Amino acid sequence: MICFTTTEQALHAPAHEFFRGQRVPCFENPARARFVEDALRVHGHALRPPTVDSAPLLGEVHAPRYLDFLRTAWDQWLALDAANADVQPFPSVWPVRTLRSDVEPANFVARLGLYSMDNGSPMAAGTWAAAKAGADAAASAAHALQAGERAAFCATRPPGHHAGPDFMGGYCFINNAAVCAQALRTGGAARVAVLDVDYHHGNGTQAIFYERADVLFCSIHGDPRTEYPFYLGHADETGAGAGQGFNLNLPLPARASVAAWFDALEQACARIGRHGADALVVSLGLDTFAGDPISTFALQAVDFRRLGERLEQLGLPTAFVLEGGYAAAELGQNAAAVLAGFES
Ligand code: SP5
Ligand code: ZN
Repeated sequence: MICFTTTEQALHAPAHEFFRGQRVPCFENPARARFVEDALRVHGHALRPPTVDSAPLLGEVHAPRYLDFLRTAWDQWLALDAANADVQPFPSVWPVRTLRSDVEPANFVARLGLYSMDNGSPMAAGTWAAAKAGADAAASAAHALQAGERAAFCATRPPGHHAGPDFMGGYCFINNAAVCAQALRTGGAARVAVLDVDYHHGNGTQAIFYERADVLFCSIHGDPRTEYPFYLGHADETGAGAGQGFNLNLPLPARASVAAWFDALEQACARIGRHGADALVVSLGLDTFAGDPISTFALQAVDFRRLGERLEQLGLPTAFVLEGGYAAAELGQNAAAVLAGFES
């Protein structure tokens, strides 16, 4: 399978995130991509850099002022104090209910809060370069499908599915799956389906397409009553306006069985079949793995292979975009298992 990788991913290397008031090492780190790249090579997949500039697409899925902030955030941070080069910025204040988000504050940390959903998305000097290269890969995958490839895989980081129209969150900055879906639409696909199998609900992707009927969003994830991102991902979120009926959430209780997970996958596949999609984008989070350190589902490598086999049966040109998955050493074999199932 065509696999896109980026050297820029390594430039996004913040040191710490917060967990229960403590700084802990980042779960989402460059080693993840290295393990995936190594496994892809071992399995004989060709790795290549992105071929398409996603710049014209970014404004189709994200707000211009958010993109401007993201592109310049590190320089703004350094402008506050040159010593900030060794410090991670974190938001400390957010425009929740009754507060205004239409006026962009002059204060940097206030802007960081405006454009964040959590304090769990640390930035570093190379965050924009890494995220932009990942988006380029997503656009390149769409281009490859349009050139006649059956499938492509973006083995990139940071992930994207928590990033909404104008905010970062959950280790995500640019919504790569949304960029890919939009690129497919722009390139001529009338209908696109996005299937999100990350452990966490893809709140950003849902939000971006919530009022659109041309891009169906289906997600299987831990119930937001107990699992991140907590504030979206319930079953009663079915779309709005023209997009009514084009959003399908399949939340499962924490510690749900593998059998329950594949039952949900069948429901998602049935809905995707009815959509009459011309192409499929898979938000491939591998944090459903039994050994994942921050999640509670129980999939094993053999189950990831079965996932790939089932997705192939949909018969659609398919772009896989890497999302979460924090058992880094096993991430490569699990990603390779999905591709092996798809190509078997
Ligand atoms: C892309 C993606 O998978 N983002 C996930 C973001 C999750 N952020 C919250 C992390 C909370 C870590 N909880 C650790 C629990 C250890 N028992
Ligand atoms: Zn996740």
